[in-house]
Amino acid sequence: MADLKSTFLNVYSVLKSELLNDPAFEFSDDARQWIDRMLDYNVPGGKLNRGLSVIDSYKLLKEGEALTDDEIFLASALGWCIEWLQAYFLVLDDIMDNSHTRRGQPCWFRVPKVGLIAANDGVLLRNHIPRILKNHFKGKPYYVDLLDLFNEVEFQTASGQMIDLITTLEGEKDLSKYTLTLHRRIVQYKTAYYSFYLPVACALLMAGENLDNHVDVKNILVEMGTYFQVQDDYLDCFGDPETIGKIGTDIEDFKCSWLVVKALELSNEQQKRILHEHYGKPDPANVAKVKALYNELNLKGVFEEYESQSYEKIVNSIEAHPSKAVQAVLKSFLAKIYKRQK
Ligand code: DMA
Ligand code: MG
Ligand code: MG
Ligand code: MG
Repeated sequence: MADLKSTFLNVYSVLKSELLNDPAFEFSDDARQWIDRMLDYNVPGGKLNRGLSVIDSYKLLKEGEALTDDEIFLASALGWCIEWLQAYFLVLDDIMDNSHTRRGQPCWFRVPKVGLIAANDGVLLRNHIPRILKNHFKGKPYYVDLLDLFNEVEFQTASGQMIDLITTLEGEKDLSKYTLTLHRRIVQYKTAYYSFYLPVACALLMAGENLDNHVDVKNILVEMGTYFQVQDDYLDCFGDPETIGKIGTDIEDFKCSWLVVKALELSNEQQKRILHEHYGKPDPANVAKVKALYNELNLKGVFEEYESQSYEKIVNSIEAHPSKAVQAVLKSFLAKIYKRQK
C-alpha cells in the first residue's frame, strides 16, 4: 500500500513536469513557478482516496492478473485527473463557502498575494485535465469516452454546487425548504458522481467496459457518495479540525446540511425557533446556540444510527451484484470510508 502510494506520487511528478513544459504556452520563469507552487499546494495534499481507487478498482477488475508498468502508470494518471478535478472544485468551493482552512493549511485564496487569482487557478486546474488525457490517452479506443465521462461528471458536480449555493441565498433564508429530499439532491450531484462513480467508471473504461452496461454499479456508488457527504456534513460540526484539516462553516453559511435537516425533523416548536433565530449567522455565539441544540437532540447518536443502517443497505446492494470482481471493487471502496474520522 505504501508502495502503491509512492508509485502514485511519482506519477504526479511526471504529470506536473509535462504541464510545466506544455508546448502550447511559452512559460516564463514566473509563470512556471506559479503553476508549480499552485499545483503542489492544491493537488497532492489530500487523502488521495479518489485517485488511488482508480488503481485499486482496475486491479480488482483484472482479477489477480499482474498489471504492467504501463497499466499502473495509466491508471495512476486517471487517478490524478480526478485529484486535479477535486483540486479545481475545492479551490473554488472554499472561496464560495468563505472557508478558512483546507487539508491543514489556509485555503489557497487566503494565501498572501493569491486572493482571487485563485479563481483563475481553478480554471487552469480544470484545463489541465484534458491536457493530461491528451498526452496519455489519445489513440486509446476509450479516449472519447473518457473525455465524455469527465465532462458529464464535471457538469453534474457544478450543478450540485449551484443548488448547494442558491438554497442559501440571503433574503430567502427559509429553513422550511430544508428537507431530506433537497439534501439528497444536492449531495448526489455535488459529491457522489465525482467522488465515487468517476474513479470506478475510469477503471471500467480502461478495462474495456461499456459504461452503459453498468448503471447498477453507478447507482450503488451514488448511494455510497451520499453516505460519504452525510459524513462530511457530520464532521463539519462534530469532527476534529486537526484531523479533518478544515474548520467547519456550514452553520454560518446556512447550508442545507444533513444535521440541520435532521434537527428540523426532531425539533419541537421551541427548538425550531432556536434554529430559525441562530442558524446561518456568522457570530460564534449564534453558532454555539445551534451546536448546543444539536447536542440536546443527540444528533451524534442519530448519525451513528444512520451510519450503520446506511452501511448495511449498501452492503446488501453490493452483495446482490452478479459479478464478484465488481463486488470486490465496491466493497474495497466502502471499507475506505466506513466510520471515517477524516
Ligand atoms: C463539497 O461540498 C463539494 C465539492 C464539489 C467541492 P462542501 O462544501 O461540503 O465540501 P467541504 O466541506 O470540503 O468544503
Ligand atoms: Mg466547502
Ligand atoms: Mg461547498
Ligand atoms: Mg462540507
